[in-house]
Amino acid sequence: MTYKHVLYEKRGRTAFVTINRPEAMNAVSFEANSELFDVWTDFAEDPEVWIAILTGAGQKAFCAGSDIKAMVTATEEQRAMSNTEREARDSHVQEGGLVHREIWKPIIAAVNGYCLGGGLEIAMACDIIIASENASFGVPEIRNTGSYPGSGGVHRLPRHIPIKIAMQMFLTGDRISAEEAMRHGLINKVVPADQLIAEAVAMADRINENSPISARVAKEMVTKSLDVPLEYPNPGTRAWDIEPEIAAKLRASEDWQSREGPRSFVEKRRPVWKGR
Ligand code: CO8
Repeated sequence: MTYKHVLYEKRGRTAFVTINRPEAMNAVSFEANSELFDVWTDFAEDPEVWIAILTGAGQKAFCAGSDIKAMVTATEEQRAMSNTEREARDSHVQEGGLVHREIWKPIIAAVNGYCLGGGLEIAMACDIIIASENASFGVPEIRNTGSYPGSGGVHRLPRHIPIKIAMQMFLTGDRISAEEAMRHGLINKVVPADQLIAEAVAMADRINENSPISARVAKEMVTKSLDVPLEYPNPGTRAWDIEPEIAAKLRASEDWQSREGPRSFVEKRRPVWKGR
């Protein structure tokens, strides 16, 4: 399957997804979001791929957010729709087909330049962010669109970095550098631009050595329990209570049933995961 606005390739256990609108700083139009939605669906459903690396085409931008030009031409009906209504209608209108989805396979964002608005929302929906030295991060909606980071940005950014820094970014629309983003814990690593993809691939390979089912279960548990109290208030609404149902997926897997993990440890060899 080929796409107009997305490059999608699978190499071994890793899927490579590239937002491909460099002429528009990889801003995501409705069509690009729609294609990305289909790509992520394929990624989630293909048992042969275990991890994805997401980046933007060209040297300048990872993604400059929603397509602002399309906002000018949108119909009144489209403008009137709330995010929830739009999502109920067709969830791919949400940024990058990714920001409000349950995909438990790990995704690495390789941020190669501007990572703004919806672009930052997409990056934050990934599990690991590796950035090039020239990357910058911001939520300029307040300045450029008279809007707000409505695809998860207002929810995720204050959960990922200190609230005062997040509020400054929301209210000024100013960008922060990769080095600042690193300091605030928004990203995992900063590397020279020419090493970005190699670093992301090395990280993906490192993760793919591990149990893929464990990776998915860990991601789902973290996602679902992060904002749930650990012990309080009541049984049934604690982080602990979310665990058993998800852990059951691990226990039901062939990799768990065959005891491949402990066996490989005891036999002093690398595990051979089936990912099922
Ligand atoms: N949408 C459409 N086109 C864009 C976008 C964009 N987001 N960003 C850049 N482009 C286009 C430019 O218009 C320009 O096109 P053209 O050559 O036809 O004029 C081309 O890309 C190159 O851009 P610049 O000439 O501006 O390049 P610079 O290097 O000078 O600047 C920047 C690069 C800093 C990335 C600058 O282009 C910029 O500020 N872009 C806008 C960033 C932005 O505001 N992003 C947030 C968009 S809104 C959003 O993502 C979430 C909305 C959620 C809505 C929720 C509703 C309730």
